[in-house]
Amino acid sequence: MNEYVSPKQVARAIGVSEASLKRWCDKGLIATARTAGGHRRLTLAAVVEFLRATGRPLVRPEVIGLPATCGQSDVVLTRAVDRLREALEDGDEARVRAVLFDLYLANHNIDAIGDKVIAPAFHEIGCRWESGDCEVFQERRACEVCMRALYYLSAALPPAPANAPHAIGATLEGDWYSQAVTLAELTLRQIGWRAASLGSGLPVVTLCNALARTRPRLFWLSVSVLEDVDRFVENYDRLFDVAQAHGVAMVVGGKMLSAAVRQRIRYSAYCDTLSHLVTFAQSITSEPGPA
Ligand code: B12
Repeated sequence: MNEYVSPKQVARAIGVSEASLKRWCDKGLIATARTAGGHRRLTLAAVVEFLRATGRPLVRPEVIGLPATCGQSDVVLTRAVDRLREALEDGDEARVRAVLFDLYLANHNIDAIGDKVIAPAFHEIGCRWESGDCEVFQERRACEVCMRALYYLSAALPPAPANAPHAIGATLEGDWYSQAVTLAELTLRQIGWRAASLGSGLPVVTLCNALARTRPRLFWLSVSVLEDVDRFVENYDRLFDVAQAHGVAMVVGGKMLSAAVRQRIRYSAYCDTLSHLVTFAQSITSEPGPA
């Protein structure tokens, strides 16, 4: 995906004249920069923001590097689950990108896309694997394809403002689940945080060092594997102590954090969903209102 696009390309993608497009730029409807020579330069993220805000359909999305079928399909969250699940099982990356991008362009936020489309589609894949209707290779390939599509989508997110709060997150050693930890990063970035996933399967020692060195405002931990609860609690305690010492809010989530496990650990917030993460993150950054 190109980071920058020209007004001419955007005009062709939307199906309007270049003159109209330039007028919108000059009115400030699309955030526009100028080259040293005075030419208008648009970031793809700014164009995507404009499309989300105005609901304008794309006639030729491929001209600005978006999936060719984008803007021509169903954008209802519930119906997108089946489309995504089928595209994931087929390993069809172009279709996966198109489903996710369509939803994003239709003004659905990353948390809703994650909670209401990606997680249910993978849940269904898990059930079909259990019943023998989906091969292990299809499940693994689905994860790879989905991760690539998420990185692709992340290029269209608005850049973090200069004073954005910082967040990092990960999964612990032995836990190789990658979708939720990545979706948490994109969710926070969409609401204006400077968020970076450190990835999956990290030793607790290095996570403690990351906390001490980067001093984020928030740390998120996703837990999808818990083979030894006592060891997890011990490792997690070390992480929490460091977080507390640096004033970092600790947010935990993931299907292995049962009520029994949660009773044994400390945290700032437990989230069932990405939308809970949005609510919590906004609550710690919003100014108190007038009394
Ligand atoms: C993909 C997958 C894998 C992949 C993951 C690869 C990767 N790169 O991510 C791998 C190969 C690791 C894997 C392995 C196994 N898996 Co598996 N796996 C799945 C599957 C199909 C999808 C999981 C997923 O990515 N979902 C998408 C994400 C986005 O959804 P999510 O994790 O639910 O997260 C959502 C919320 O929980 C929340 N959330 C999660 N974490 C956090 C954190 C924060 C901070 C916040 C705010 C929110 C949040 O937000 C997300 C969006 O709503 C599930 C099926 C299912 N029902 O989930 C089975 C599933 C979890 N696996 C299962 C099993 C049995 C296994 C294996 C034991 C299989 C085996 N015999 O080898 C191994 C165990 C591996 C191990 N010990 O590490 C079972 C678990 C059964 C159980 N109750 O224990 C499931 C349910 C499949 C099934 N139907 O049987 N698996």
